[in-house]
Amino acid sequence: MNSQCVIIGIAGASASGKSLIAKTIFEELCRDLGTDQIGVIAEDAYYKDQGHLSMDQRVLTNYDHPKALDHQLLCEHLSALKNGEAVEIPQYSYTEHTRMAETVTMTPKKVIILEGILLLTDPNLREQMDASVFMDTPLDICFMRRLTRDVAERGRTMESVMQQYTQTVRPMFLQFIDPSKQYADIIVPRGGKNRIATDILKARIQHLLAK
Ligand code: UZR
Ligand code: MG
Repeated sequence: MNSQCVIIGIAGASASGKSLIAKTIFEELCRDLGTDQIGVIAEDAYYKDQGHLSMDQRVLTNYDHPKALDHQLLCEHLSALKNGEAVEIPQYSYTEHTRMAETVTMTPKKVIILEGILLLTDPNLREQMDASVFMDTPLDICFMRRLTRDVAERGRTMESVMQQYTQTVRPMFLQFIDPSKQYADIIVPRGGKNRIATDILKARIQHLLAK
């Protein structure tokens, strides 16, 4: 069975508003389609399992490099969902820097919104998407948001966020994320609260569903 499944990919810098725009589209489409017809998958859930490494080793991982992510598993999950099969989505702990034991079941959906920094760097993932988006939020705004968020929600100190930012986040953005903008169908300026961009994406999803 090849059930209808529209996949929208949203990429962009860390703290550029990917999760926010994904959540807004999710909540607003749920009202029209019903809550079990649309799902959000975060690329972050597919960081590789590091259970075999010590905490000292885990903090040395470059989490902003494509090889830190299990894109193959994500690709397999998207194919399975398109084939009408449920999948077990891994759960990632930012404080433990590894996968948690439990998974969350996702049943097939009419619409899947994928969001993550490195999604558009992978040709196999791009192939799975019906439309792709790049959040083109200025980097200084992303950095301010990241600093506040990671201290409040991801168990970091201000010093560790700043160090990680200069060592990996910024250089990997310039090397991998920013060049992947060329693959986006839509480039969204300013951030996740861009109302017109949100409406355009919703309209495109509705259009794809009506085909
Ligand atoms: P978003 N990240 C961590 O800091 N630790 C981890 O164990 C796993 C990921 C960060 C990652 C990236 N990088 O910038 C960010 N670093 O999570 C992506 N350094 O998440 O797109 O939600 O900001
Ligand atoms: Mg996010």
